[in-house]
Amino acid sequence: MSTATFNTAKSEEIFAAAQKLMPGGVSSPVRAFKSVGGQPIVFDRVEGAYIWDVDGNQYIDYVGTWGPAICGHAHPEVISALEAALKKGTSFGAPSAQENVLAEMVIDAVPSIEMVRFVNSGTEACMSVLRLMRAFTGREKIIKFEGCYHGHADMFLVKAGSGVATLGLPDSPGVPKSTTSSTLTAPYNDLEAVKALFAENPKDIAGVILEPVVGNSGFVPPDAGFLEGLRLITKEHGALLVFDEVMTGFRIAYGGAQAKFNVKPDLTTLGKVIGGGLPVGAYGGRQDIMSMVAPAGPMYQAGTLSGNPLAMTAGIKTLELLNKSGTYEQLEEITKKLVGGLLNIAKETGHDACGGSLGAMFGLFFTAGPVHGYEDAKKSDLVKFGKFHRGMLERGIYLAPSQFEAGFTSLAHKDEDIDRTLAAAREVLSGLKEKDKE
Ligand code: HOZ
Repeated sequence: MSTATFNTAKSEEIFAAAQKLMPGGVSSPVRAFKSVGGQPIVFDRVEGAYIWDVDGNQYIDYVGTWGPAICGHAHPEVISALEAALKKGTSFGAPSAQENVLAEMVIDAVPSIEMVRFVNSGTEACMSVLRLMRAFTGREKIIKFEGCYHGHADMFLVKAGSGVATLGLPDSPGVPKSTTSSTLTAPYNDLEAVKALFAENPKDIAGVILEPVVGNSGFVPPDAGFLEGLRLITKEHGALLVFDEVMTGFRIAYGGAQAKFNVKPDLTTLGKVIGGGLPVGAYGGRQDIMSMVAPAGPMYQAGTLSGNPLAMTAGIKTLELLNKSGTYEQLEEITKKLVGGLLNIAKETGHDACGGSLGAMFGLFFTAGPVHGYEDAKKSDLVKFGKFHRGMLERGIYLAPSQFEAGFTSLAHKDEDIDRTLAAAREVLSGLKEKDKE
């Protein structure tokens, strides 16, 4: 696509109407493009590594519906499995054999998971796991990290990442102080801060929850020893360690970050990839802890559409496609090529930048770095990011419309897609001045 032919008239018309119908014109805040300027592109269809908007523009997609599309959008095998499942109905609200199949696949893949409960979203998985942490330990306080996002439940809206960071809303009105008074926070990658919180609150902390590789402050990997350190500290204090792998699960490795870094939490939350593009979340972990969940135990949690047969079917097919030799090597290679290329181009065109990737997840900041956590991520030149985002969009490259979100690749992204992306980045970055604040 050339910038001269970039026309989004229909997107503009639809979004103008949407703003009168839905708050901000969207169903979820980050997609409103508030932090990058311009306005959202309205999609018409997706396939493989590509999306098409209502004006007929085609984009190479690095959002992948915020994570699920790891096999590429609308994979033919996922679609045909869904077509077959659809003929049997859309919802049972009762047990199905598909739940067993997906549960077994998840248990086999994710080292910490011995039992699993399916829910409908990552938010639901995280709010449920928090109740379970408290039920099991009989303690109320939790530790979360600045810039980590665990969905929009009240208890987690403290120094959260993702849309909250994007819109500069540190906390949200409507969240009672009493709900967040038990949420303690520490900077990501700071073991000393975690030790201090445990020292100040001995025997009160139910557990520590984190994104083992952060995606919601942009892409921020754990420093060497950080995950291992958390494992030791939590054990020492009789507290639980919970990995929120909604983003990283089946994305940076088939067994998630815990397999990649060989650190086993007590509990894990999942979402995105395990639903293959349909709404699914899950939480799971040690059998003794999971046995507390109703009806096996007293901790209540329920859901009409949980374990939905269509969602289970899409998840099963997606995991089947991923669980083949060479898939993660392919994802790792293509993503490294992309990020390595972007960093080289930034350097050659005179821009401070840093970034990295793990599996099929990546990020780029416009700061020399290094970025160890949210405070460092905020040093990125956000004005420049906005201009970069716009320039890429006009050249047919769809990036997450926020500096505080990770990027995602898929099995459908090919070398030529990366080459086209890098050519666009060279053009955009060559046209942007260092410290471009206009
Ligand atoms: N939780 C996703 C971003 N980290 C949701 C964004 C969206 O769908 O707008």
